[in-house]
Amino acid sequence: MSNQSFVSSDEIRSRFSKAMSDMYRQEVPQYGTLLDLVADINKDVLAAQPELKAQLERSGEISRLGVERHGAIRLGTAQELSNIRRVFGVMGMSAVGYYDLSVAGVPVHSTAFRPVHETQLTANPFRVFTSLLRLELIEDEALRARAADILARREIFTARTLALVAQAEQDGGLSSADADEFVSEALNTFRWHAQATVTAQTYRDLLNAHRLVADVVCFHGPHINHLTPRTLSIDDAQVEMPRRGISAKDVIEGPPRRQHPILLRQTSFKALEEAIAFTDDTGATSGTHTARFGEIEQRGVALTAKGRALYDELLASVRSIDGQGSASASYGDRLAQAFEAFPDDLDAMREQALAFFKYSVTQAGAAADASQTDGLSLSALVDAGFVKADPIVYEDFLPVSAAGIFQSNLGGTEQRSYSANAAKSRFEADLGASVQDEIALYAATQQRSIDEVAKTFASVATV
Ligand code: OOG
Ligand code: NI
Repeated sequence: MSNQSFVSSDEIRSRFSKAMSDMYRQEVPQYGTLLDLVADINKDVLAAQPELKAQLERSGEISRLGVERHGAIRLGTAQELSNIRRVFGVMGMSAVGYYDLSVAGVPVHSTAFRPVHETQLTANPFRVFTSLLRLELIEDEALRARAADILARREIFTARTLALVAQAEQDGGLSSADADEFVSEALNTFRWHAQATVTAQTYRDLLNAHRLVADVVCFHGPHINHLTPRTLSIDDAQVEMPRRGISAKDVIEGPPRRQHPILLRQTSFKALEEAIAFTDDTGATSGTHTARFGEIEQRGVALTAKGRALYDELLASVRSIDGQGSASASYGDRLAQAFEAFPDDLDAMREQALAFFKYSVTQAGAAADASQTDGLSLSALVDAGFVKADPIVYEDFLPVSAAGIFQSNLGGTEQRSYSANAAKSRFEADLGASVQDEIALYAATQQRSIDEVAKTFASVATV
């Protein structure tokens, strides 16, 4: 079969993301409300901030904004994780980053499947935060064995999904018709199942070990638990949610409000309490389960290792004060105060190498004659207006924020703690691949833009 007959992995990802969004909108009507709300806010922000609009146009982000989503799933076994890697691989998504959530009392570790190259990201940045249950963190040995046994008996992929994955891997792609079939088959893995696979008693036992264990183990598959649109103003979204009948969580996770957003800020509404049936149901023992919720995010500039270290240090200084993290009453004020130490100015962030930027030659730069630009460094060219530096958007997640999202959405109020122990190499062995380093990906994107500028201004290549 020749390559000409294949659709691109970008196209498959776009079709899948849309199908997932349509399914979740049907399943969780509040998600539709969030989409409408975000679309309205984004329209207003773009109208009110022409400078931001121009920047999003230069970076190509304007075209992806309306379809931009991330979702999350929680898997039970190594085999499920390695197969999901293959499924997402067909859509041009790779595992990026390692997140240890055990530090936050959630017995999982995670990665984000996402496209990695800027051209793929512009086409459609669809990402899925994917967690793997760490049964070894559950103390009760008998319960652990029971959970492992239940998980070993389920198959979360349809046979046709796996056959199409194998075909795509072998042939190097899928035809348009096969891609459509792949999308509709793969979607089944992410569906909600109101019918649990266990008895009411087993559900309760697992719930008592940790609510997340029950969520992962008791169902046919890893239902998508939220799908998140991207807003240009999370503060406006936070105010607008209750106006549209949605109760938002109390605080926005992540950095404080700034003139120039960094990393990621998120808010969510609490998980729905949904009716489920157990295998021993007679009608009288029907239960409920809380797993699925809604979330909105605002994305800012990606930070360098240096910028990220400063972010982590400032955030930790605020969260550790009373041990309550973002639940504390004065949290917002203290956060804003601590972050005064993080420059809120794009030039300063660039000059201090705190953030990543995409460089491009301006009209003035293209028109300039050599005598004006000869020997100028990259930053001198930026200062002179011959080169533009636009922030590179952060495409990943934040473990502390993710933990806050997990906590507020599992239902229940109990806090657990596990002796913190990251197990990245174990995760990679289960995944069947290594996870990519997100900082290296941003650095590569920045460098490609500098290489492009160097075609016009050779002097930047030596920086
Ligand atoms: C994942 C929570 C993490 C985010 O946006 O940080 C996440 C989960 O609850 O399974 O989606
Ligand atoms: Ni999320």
